[in-house]
Amino acid sequence: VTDQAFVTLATNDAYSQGALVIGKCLRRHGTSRQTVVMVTSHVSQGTRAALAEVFHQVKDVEVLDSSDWAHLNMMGRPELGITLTKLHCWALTEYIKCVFLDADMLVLCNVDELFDREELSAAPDPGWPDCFNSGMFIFRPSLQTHTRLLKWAREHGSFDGGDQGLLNSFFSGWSTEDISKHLPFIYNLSISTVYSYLPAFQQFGPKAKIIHFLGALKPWHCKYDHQKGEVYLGDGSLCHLHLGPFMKQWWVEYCRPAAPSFTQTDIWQDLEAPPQKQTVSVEVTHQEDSSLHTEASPPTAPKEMFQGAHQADRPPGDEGVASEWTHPQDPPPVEEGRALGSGVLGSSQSEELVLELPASIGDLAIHLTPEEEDLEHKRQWEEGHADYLGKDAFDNIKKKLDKFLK
Ligand code: UPG
Repeated sequence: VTDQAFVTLATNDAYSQGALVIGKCLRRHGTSRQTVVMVTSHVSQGTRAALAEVFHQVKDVEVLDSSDWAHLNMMGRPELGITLTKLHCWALTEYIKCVFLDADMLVLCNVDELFDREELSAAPDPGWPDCFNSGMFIFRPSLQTHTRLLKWAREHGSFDGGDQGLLNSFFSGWSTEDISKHLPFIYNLSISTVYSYLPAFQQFGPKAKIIHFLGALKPWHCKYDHQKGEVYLGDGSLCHLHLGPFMKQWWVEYCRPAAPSFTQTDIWQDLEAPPQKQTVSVEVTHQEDSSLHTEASPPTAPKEMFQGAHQADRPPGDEGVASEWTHPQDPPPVEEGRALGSGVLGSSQSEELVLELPASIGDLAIHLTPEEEDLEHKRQWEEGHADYLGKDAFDNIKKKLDKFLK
């Protein structure tokens, strides 16, 4: 399909790392759509070359910045004025319909069904569910809409200083007019949900299709020890309990060799052919936080097994070898190539690695140690999510009070 595309945005080399992961994941999961990354002049030549290996189109756009510090500071994210650059996606009129994805997302399976939806479809924002989260939305490129959006930006600004506030005021009917434009949360699952509503995450998390690293901490701010399979925060501490597996999965995708270039006609056929070596020999210069990347990733291509079925889709009793995020509809893995490592893309070394298969996401969430369970319970209680039919039943609370009052 050449007139429909997935679109993402990177205005610097740091966010470009996220964009690379999006492009690689879309490709690995066999999308039949085009892939476009919009970049601005701050993205270095080396990074552009790396992006061009993964995306069908690397499209230059002008920076658009709200410079609305007052509103942006209310969110504690003064850097997000530049997200207005996203509005240029409406100018991609060589496509009829597109799906926009923020660069800080992790695509877990083929999500081409999103193209069945209409403009403007999106998932609710976890912070204010009557607003949609602008990290992922379906839209129809149109110069008329593009002009109207820019005019709206000039005349009304954005209530949060970024694109999300602006788009929510512009498409203000989203919350009430047409339920088919409300996408399931599993298409834009913010990891903050893991903390704010753990039971729902345990229930629905295994069906997640797109993860969103919403907030200031992005995977590329972390360090990845591929031998231990662990992700560390900038200060050297281990990524906490629930965040770790998501960050790790992002790093696994980042280090995974890109799938061979696919023809638009038949990716399946391409992947059945003998694996093709991808060579990306470009240096990525990290303009912003290069210090955070130095030890982060392996200099070689990890060789991984993808025999797993997504837990939710496995027949009962079939335990299989569950690769945490692999979906059954995914095409077979591509086994050879070069890893896109942090700092340097395409090292010349080669070494065979078999990464441990992580447990299913459901298992990760459920298998807490008793101490972790207690902590989690305390946190839930403090947030007002009492388990009135279980641990927090009246009898149990009374027993605790009696013990305390003795
Ligand atoms: N982006 C850049 N360069 C930057 C900052 C952002 O290219 O310096 C792009 C990139 O694609 C990124 C997106 O803009 O993913 C959004 O920025 P991000 O830092 O990921 O924002 P979030 O933490 O996800 O915060 C929310 C929404 C997001 C919206 C933003 C501002 O999820 O969709 O763009 O708020 O309204």
